[in-house]
Parts: sequence; C-alpha cells; structure tokens
Amino acid sequence: MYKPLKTRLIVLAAVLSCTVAGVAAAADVKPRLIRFGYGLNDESVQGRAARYLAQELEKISGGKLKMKTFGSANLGSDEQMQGALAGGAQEMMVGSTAPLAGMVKEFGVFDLPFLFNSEKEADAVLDGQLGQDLLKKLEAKGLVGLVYWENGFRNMTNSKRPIVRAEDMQGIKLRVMQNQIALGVFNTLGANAVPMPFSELFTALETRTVDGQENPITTIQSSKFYEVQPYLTITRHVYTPWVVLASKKWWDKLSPDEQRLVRQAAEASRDFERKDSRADSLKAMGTLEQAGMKINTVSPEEVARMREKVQPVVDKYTQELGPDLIQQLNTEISKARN
Ligand code: TF8
Repeated sequence: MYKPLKTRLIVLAAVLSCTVAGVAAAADVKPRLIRFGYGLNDESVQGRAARYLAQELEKISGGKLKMKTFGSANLGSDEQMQGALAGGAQEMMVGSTAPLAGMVKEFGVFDLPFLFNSEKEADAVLDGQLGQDLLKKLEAKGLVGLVYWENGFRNMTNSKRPIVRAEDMQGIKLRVMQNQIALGVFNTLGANAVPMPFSELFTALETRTVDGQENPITTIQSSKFYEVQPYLTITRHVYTPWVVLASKKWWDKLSPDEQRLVRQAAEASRDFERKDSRADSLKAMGTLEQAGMKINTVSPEEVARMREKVQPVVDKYTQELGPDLIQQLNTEISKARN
C-alpha cells in the first residue's frame, strides 16, 4: 500500500510522540515525603545544598517527591542518623565520611592527613573508581551512598595560641571527629584529642570543655566558632568529603523511576554544592578576619615536619585499611595531579 512520504512521516511522528508521552505517563512515581537530615545550620553550605536538593527533586518529579530538610542535627548527630537510615527510621541524610568509617573501615582513607593538594584531586578520586567502590560497600550496612559533597580542607582553631610549629599543639584539648585515625593523628601531633559529635561542639568550645577543633573555614564561619575561638591556623591537614546517603530499606521500596529521579537530583546538588562551597570558602576568610580572629598559615617547612611526625600513624593505617587500597588511592591522586 502506497502512502505519500509526508503522510508516512506524520504517522511516524505521531507514533513517536505517543511513545514518549506513554513513557512519561507510565513513569512509576508515587507521592512521597522524604526526611533529609544534616548537622550544620540552615545558613551553612550544607543547608543551602539541602534546600537546593529538595527543590530540584520536587521540580523533576512534578511535585510528587517532596523533601523536608532538618538542619542543626535536629534528627540527630551524623552517627545517630546513619543508624536511623540503616534501621529504616529516616530516609536520607548528608554527613562526613569520618564517622562512616565505623561501618565501612575503608572510608578511613579520607582521614589520612595531607593526602590531597587540591579540590580537583579530591573530586577525581571521589567521583572515580575508588570513591564509587567505597559507596557500594555501604549497601551491606543498610545504606545507599549517592554522591559526595564537599566538606573541605580542614584547619585548626583554638583558644590558647596560634599554631606556628607542631609543638604549639602540645596539651591542647582538641575535639576531633569520631574516628580512630583522626584520634591517632592529633594525639601524635601532641594534642589531647577528644572525639565528640559535631552537635556538641559549640557548647564544648564555649564552656572550655575543649580548647580547640578543626574544620573547613566555611564551617568555622557558619557555625560562628569565631565567637569562642580567637586563633585560626591554616593547616589544610585533611580534606573531608560529605556523603549523601539513603536508607537501603527505604530505597529498595522505590520504583526504578523514583530511584532515577533521586539520583538525578543528588547529582545536581553535588555540582551546586561544590561550586557554592568553593565560592563561600573564598569569602569566609575575610569574614573571619573581620570578626577578629587571629589568622596564621603554617609554613611549608612546618607542614613537612608535621607530615613526618604523623608518618607512623599513616603507616599503621595503611596496613589496617589495606596496602592495595592505599596504592590505588595514591595512583588515582597522582593521575589527577599530573
Ligand atoms: C565535623 C564535620 C561536620 C559534619 C556535619 C555535621 O567536624 O566536619 O561538618 O559532619 O555533617 O564533625
């Protein structure tokens, strides 16, 4: 049967558009409410990215997937939320990799000091093979790791004195994240390391339960640590990522379409957050200076001495985490570096 080409094209277009519309209509997305918890306040990098994620997800799901965000550890500390996700009592969260090392020890690689030189190197490792393999290991623990956000390069603040040489850390009661490697690193540097959840940190600094802490300058600013910590020392001793997590119990109940939308929104939030974090980091320095913090930068020679001092801790955890993993890590870093 002969039909003119034009008619055939119209029929073809009609069939195609029906198929496209059919797929969209058939997309299996139910109305859902997702509770997303995080530890910093609403004005932080974390808060802004959480709101972005919620808006993005609502937009691409046509309003069906609604996310309610809870900042300032209102749903619990990072550790508590990890437990709630694993048990299925909460849907999603973002938190540091450091406390995750209690569940999957290999996340401890990001607590090894002086690993990355730049954000670019960190992005390459996190979004590359090693970072993605680590996320997969979470599934056996009841968590689904979606994307990495930037927490950032950490620096030290305290209420005693500027840290010019490693020796200046002697006797400083320093809050660290709840992680064996962080504990080992700071005790070896001479500090008196105290593991503590972030949610208790401001009060601990204010009441002088601890003398100092270490975090990226974005957090030192948004959490107003400058109100209780006169000294800031730029050390960039470690780069901490944040991970956006979902409860596996909950995730497994989502349709493939719903999972795809959550992943897509998470990826968009990652790109937004990293850009925002880097821009905020440039501004934060000036704000902290204006707030009256006394800021110094540790010299490269002194960083080299610190590195040397903590080498035994690095060697110990290289054995514990697996020399192969550390080798893969170093290979991926040097690839990104060159
Ligand atoms: C820390 C981390 C915190 C995050 C946050 C509470 O010092 O750097 O920024 O884990 O989710 O605990």
